[in-house]
Amino acid sequence: ATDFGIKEALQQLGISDVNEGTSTGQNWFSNGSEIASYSPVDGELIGKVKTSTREDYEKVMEVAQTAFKSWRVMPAPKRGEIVRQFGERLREYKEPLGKLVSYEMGKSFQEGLGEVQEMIDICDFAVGLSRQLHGLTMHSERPGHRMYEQYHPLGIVGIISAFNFPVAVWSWNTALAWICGDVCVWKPSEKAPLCGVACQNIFAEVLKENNLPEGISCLINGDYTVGEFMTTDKRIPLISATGSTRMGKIVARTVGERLGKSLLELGGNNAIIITPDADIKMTVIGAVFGACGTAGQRCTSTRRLIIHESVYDKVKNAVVDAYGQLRIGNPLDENNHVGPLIDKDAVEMYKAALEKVVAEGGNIIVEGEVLEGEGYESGCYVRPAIAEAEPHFEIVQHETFAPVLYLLKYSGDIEDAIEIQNGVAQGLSSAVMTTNLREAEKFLSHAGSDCGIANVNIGTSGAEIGGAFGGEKETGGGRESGSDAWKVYMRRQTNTINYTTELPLAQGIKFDL
Ligand code: UN1
Repeated sequence: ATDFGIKEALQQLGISDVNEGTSTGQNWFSNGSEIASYSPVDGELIGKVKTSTREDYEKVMEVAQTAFKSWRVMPAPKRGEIVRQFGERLREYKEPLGKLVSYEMGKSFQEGLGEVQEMIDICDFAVGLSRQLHGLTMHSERPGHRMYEQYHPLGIVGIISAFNFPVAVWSWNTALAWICGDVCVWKPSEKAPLCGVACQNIFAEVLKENNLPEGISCLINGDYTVGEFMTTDKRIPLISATGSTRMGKIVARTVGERLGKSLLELGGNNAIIITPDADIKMTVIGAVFGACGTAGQRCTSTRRLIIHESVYDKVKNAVVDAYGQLRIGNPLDENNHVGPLIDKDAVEMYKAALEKVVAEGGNIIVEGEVLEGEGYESGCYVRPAIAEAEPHFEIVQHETFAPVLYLLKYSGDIEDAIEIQNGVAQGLSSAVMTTNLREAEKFLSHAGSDCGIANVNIGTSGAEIGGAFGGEKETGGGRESGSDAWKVYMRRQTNTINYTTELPLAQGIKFDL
C-alpha cells in the first residue's frame, strides 16, 4: 500500500502514529474501547480510534450546545464564508482524502476523488444558499397586518453515516446544516472511522483559523449503542441517518417516539429499464458502471436490468462481454475497475445471494467468485456476477450490497416494465434507456417510476449534488443535498404583525369586552 502514497496521505490528513494503538487525530473525549480499521484493499491495519462512552457523549453534547448559541446568531452569509473556506481546504486535501477514502473503504481512487469533489460541490452550493434561505410573505386577511414566514436554525443535527460514502454524505448534511445555523454531531460508520477523523481535522483547522468553537462540528465513534445515545436524545431535533432499511426503521421508531425529525436515506433496489428503442452502447456503459462501480456498494447501484424480450439477447451478450473486460484489484491502481468489498461479512452476503438466486431457480450467466492469490490477500475481492432471474424471487426483492446483477425479461410495453420496476419495497433510483419520447415521458409521469430519482438515458448511480437526493417507500423518504433539501435543517416560523391601533381577530370573530 505504501507504493500508493498512503503513508503520506495519512500524514497530510493529521492521522499519524496509526499503529500505536491509541486514538488518532482530533478525536476528543473518546475513552471507550478501540475500533481498529483494517483496509479491505490489503488487509493492513490503518489505525485505531477510541469509541465514545456515555460520559464522553455528554461532554460532546455540552460543547455542541454551547457552540450552537454563538453559531446561530452569526449571519448566514458569514457562516457561508466558513463553508467556503472549508471547500477551499477540501480542494487542497482532495488527493490525500480521496486516497484515504479509497484505501479505507475500497472504492477506486477515481471514485474517492469523485467523492471529495461532491464535498467541494456541496460547499459551493451551500455558500450560495447562505444568502437564499428564503421564506414566503403572505397577505393577511386583516387590515394593517403583515404576515411572513422565516426559517431559523434547528439546533444540533445528528448524523449517522454509512461506510460506502464515508465522507460525502456527511458533507451533504453538514454543509447545509452549518449555513442554516446548526451544529453537527457525527457518528461515522465503524467501518470507516479514519475518514471521519480526517474530515474533522480539516474542518477543525478552518474553525480554528476563524476563532470559532470546534463544537460546531463534533465527532463521536462507536457502534449502534452510540447511535442510540443520539436517537433517544431530545437535545437533537434532527437525526440524519444513512444505511440499511433495518437500521432506518429502528432510527425512525426511536426518534419518532420522542417526536423528533429524522431524515432517512436507506436501501435501494435500483433498476434500469431497457426498451426496444434503447441505445445499446450507452446502456451497457450505464449498466456496468451502475452494477460494478464501487463494487456494487452504492445505495444507487444498479441491481436489476429489466430488458424487453426483443433486445434481451443483444443486451445480455453485450453486458456479459463487458463483464469479461473488468479488471478487479487494488482500487488505488487506476488500471482496475473494481475494488474489494468492505469486509468479509459483505463477502458472505454476496455468496449467500448467489446461492439464493440459484436455489430460487435463477440462472447464473457470469459466475461469481471470491478471488484468491496475489493482490487479493484481504479476502474481500469478488468477481461481479450476473444472474437471469424472475422479478418475484425473494433475493431479487432484496438489496444485496455487492456486485450481483439480475437480468429480468419483460414483454409488452413500457407499462409492464414500470410495473416490474416499481414492484419492490425500495424506491431510490431508477432509469429508462430509450430514444422513444413516449416511453421516456410515461416513465417520468404520474403513473411512471415511483422512485425519488428517475433518469432517462443515464444509469441509476452518480447523481449530482444539485438535485434533492433520496427515495420513497423503504428508502425512507428523506431528501438531502440540493434543491430545497435545506429546509429540513431549519424550523419554520410564521409571523403576523399588527401595525394598527385595533385588534381585529382572524376569521372575523367578535370578542367584545
Ligand atoms: C450512496 O450510495 O449512499 O448517486 C450515495 C450516487 C452518489 C451518491 C450515492 N452521488 O451514486
